[in-house]
Amino acid sequence: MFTQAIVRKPCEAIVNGLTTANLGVPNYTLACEQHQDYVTALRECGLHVTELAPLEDFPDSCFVEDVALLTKHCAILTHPSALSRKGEVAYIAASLDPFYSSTQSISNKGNAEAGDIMMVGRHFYIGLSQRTNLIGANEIIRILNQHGLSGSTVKMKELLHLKTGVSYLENNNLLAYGEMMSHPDFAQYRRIEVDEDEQYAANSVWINGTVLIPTGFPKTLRAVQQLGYQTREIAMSEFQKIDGGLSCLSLRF
Ligand code: CIR
Repeated sequence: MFTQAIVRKPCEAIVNGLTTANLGVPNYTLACEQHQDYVTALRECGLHVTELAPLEDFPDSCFVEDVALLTKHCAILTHPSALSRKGEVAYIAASLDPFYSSTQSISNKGNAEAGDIMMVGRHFYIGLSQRTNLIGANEIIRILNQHGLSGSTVKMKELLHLKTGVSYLENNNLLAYGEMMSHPDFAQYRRIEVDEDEQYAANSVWINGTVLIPTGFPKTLRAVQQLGYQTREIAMSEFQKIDGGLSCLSLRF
């Protein structure tokens, strides 16, 4: 069960967020409304939510998931490879004092963004993407091992982050899109396929029995409901415009 979440409000500079999506420029006001509903949904799932102030110098800083890996046992600061995002780490580090007595970091040689890291119990799958390299992944695995946790790397070709295409919904259920559907590393899970026209919904989030899912993907919604989960839709259009998925907007621990 999760008890805490950390989010960061979108900044006006969100209009300059990194993107490959070709869906237009985010509307700041609508992004704030969608973000507020996201926070409401986290609270509905029983989480205490810490809302950090916007950071105008960092257009993508609302995607807090990428800059730290928080577990029940340790807090690891990552090292984003995207130049415009490197400075976000110091700010998230400063927000962790109330929750962790210490944090650990990876070296400057290692790149990692935690959107590439998926937790399954005490094991952490780490996607080797354009944002996370082998040095970074291995450093994270070494730190996890110090705390009795395990990790493994996942080869990937097509997606921005690992969790862009795969979400663990607990109970052995894995929502998967594209290359993740047939990936040998996930063969032991019951995979629920996300169709190409709904690929954005492959990034959904299980929180304490409820699955948060982006609004507008009816086939995926139905498939998740048929597994017996309670669901909560959240409009994400403005974040989708800058490649941000639902999980990226929070750190949950
Ligand atoms: C970026 O390219 O870094 C942001 N525009 C989107 C980050 C999304 N984060 C994630 O998938 N974990």
